[in-house]
Amino acid sequence: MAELRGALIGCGFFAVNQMHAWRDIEGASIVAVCDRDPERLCIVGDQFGIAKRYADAAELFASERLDFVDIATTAPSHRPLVEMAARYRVPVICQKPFAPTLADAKAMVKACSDAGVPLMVHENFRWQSPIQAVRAVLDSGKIGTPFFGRVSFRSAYDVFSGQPYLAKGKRFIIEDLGIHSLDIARFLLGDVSTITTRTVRINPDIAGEDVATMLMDHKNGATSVVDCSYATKLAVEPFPETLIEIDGSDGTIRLAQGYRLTVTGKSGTKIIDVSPPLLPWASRPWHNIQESVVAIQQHWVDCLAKGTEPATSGADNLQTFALVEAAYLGAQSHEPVHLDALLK
Ligand code: NAD
Ligand code: 89V
Repeated sequence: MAELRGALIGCGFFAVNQMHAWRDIEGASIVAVCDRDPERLCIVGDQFGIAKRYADAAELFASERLDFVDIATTAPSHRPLVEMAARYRVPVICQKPFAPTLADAKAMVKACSDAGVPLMVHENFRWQSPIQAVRAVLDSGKIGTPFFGRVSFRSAYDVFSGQPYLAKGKRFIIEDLGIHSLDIARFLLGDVSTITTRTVRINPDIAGEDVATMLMDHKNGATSVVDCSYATKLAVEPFPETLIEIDGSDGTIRLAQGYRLTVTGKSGTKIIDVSPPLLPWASRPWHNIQESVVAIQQHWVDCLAKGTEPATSGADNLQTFALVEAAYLGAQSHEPVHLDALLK
């Protein structure tokens, strides 16, 4: 099969990881980059040797023959850019958070579906190898039927120096980080019927909440707790590790700090090191996230080749995004929020 021709829109902080990953992936390459900021366009264009550069996405779509576009801008621009891709019939990857609102996200899914254009949300955390390892244990049946889960991300890492916009939004940790944890909970325990949320802001220098605790009823009867914090100072900083506990009818799974996976089943306990590999271009502590970028982008190329729907398609991500919206509603009302009503 001929190599897929892709373009990257948004050459900021995280896009550099996506560009490295595209270089590692067989079957696709980035032929053009776009950013409205000339400095970022120049930095990324030069670093990855991309000669075709556009300041305006409309010009990019009008000028290039593309097999896909990878949108790595922040959320406010996602809807117009995804809808533009749909108009040009170009398959599209969109970074998380999918959109500023659930209404926007639904409209983006509809635009791509009406145009017959594949749409994947770059929801990469479930692609981290330690999380995939947890999923594999569940699939093996070793712990029986899961009835409880905890997905936990607690840290005091300074995310604001790399991503200063995170300090400014009225919504912070659920929209930016909790969205990953909520998606992992769905990935491991299935879709959710009800969510109850409490939030608090500890850091006085930011606008949004930096601590969130969520209790969820999954449709299969399991209960989970998703908790995240950027105000938790620990002896050893765990960023960006997601810690997981799952209790099942026949045993338990614990993914502990240091990528230590403990599985207890009917035949005893096994402890496995599930540390992610350090790719040649990656740097600690981000290597876990960086490896997952390669995995999700490879998945996209495989899906385009086979004509299958990506695991985190736009339609799938509506379920995760609805949890974000529901969490904010519930944090305000202090009432449980039913997902079905939001997803209608
Ligand atoms: P950033 O602000 O550093 O980069 C965004 C870039 O997009 C900027 O250079 C900006 O000029 C450009 N841009 C914005 N609107 C544009 C438009 N309409 N046309 C062309 N260029 C435009 O942001 P970032 O930290 O790289 O984050 C980008 C996205 O990636 C965010 O949605 C963020 O949540 C997400 N992110 C995801 C992960 C992950 O693991 N999945 C990690 C970090 C960030
Ligand atoms: O993955 C993300 O979206 C990042 C970070 C891990 C720093 O929260 O913003």
